[in-house]
Amino acid sequence: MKTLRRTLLAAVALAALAPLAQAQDIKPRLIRFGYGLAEASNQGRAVKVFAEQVEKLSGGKMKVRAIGGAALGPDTQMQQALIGGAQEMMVGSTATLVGITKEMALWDTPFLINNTKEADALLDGPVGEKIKAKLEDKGLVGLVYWENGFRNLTNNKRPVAKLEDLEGIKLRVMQNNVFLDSFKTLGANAVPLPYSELFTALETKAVDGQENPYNTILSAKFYEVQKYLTVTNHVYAPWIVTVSKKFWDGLSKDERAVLQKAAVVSRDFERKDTREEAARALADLKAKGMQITELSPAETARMRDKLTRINATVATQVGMELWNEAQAELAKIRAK
Ligand code: TF8
Repeated sequence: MKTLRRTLLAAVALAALAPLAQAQDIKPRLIRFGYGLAEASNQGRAVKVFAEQVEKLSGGKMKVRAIGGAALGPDTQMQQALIGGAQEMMVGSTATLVGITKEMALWDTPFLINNTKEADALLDGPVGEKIKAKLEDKGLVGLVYWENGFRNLTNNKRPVAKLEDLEGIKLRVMQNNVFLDSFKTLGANAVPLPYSELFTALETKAVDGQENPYNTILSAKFYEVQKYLTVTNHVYAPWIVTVSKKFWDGLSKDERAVLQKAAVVSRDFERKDTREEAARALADLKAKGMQITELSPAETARMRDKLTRINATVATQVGMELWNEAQAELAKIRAK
């Protein structure tokens, strides 16, 4: 009897201890998460989802302070803050990371990706993972890719219906040599500028045009300062969610798992939300007064042809092995 009681007591004590044994190794943490777009944008909405997930998965111990509108500086400045450990997280264009990790230039290849099925499979597959992993030597940890989207051209000079219409248009591009080269090749007067300076540059007519996905043209209100939109879909641009490696290295396994899980949830939300918005956005932009030009298939083909020489530039930059791997992977995805 006595032994049974003792065993029972021991079992009760063990049961009481069990949650403790399972308790996650999570400390109070504050994560400053910077991004460039407005709070009311696909980027802002997804950062909010990430923040909520982190809070939920960590039992309220880990807090994300979302700081949008490039209040912490343009992408390149935030990247440096992450590397130095002065900021914990950010989301931004892969295109602005090429100065740190040259392999990111793969995503800048014009017309590399034709649709979102290809995008998801390539980015989340071995090629995307390999490129993401390259960040670690540089002081960054890449968690997931989000969708920025297919980029389209806007300007204030004239409707662009054929290649020649681009001639002399002063076009803002991202701070990225592949984008710069691509639009110079197409005949535009391409100028690199950080995103945070773009609206003012358009408003003051320092530049005539820019290129971004419909979502951004809408959320950033570029329609207020741009009359013409041409549906070019010239490149699929990803965003990437990154963490300061200095911060990451100080986290427990459980804390890292929280960030990883929250990142995947935010990615799935973001892609769905972005695609739904993009599907409506062209009609919205038309309603806001933009004049839309659809490129004829023949003109799209001319543009593609002209840009094929950029492929060689990208292949050299990312290395022939990675370039071939990406092509093989895409062929596999397309055959499915
Ligand atoms: C651009 C990009 C931007 C993003 C954003 C700031 O044109 O598409 O919208 O980098 O994260 O600069």
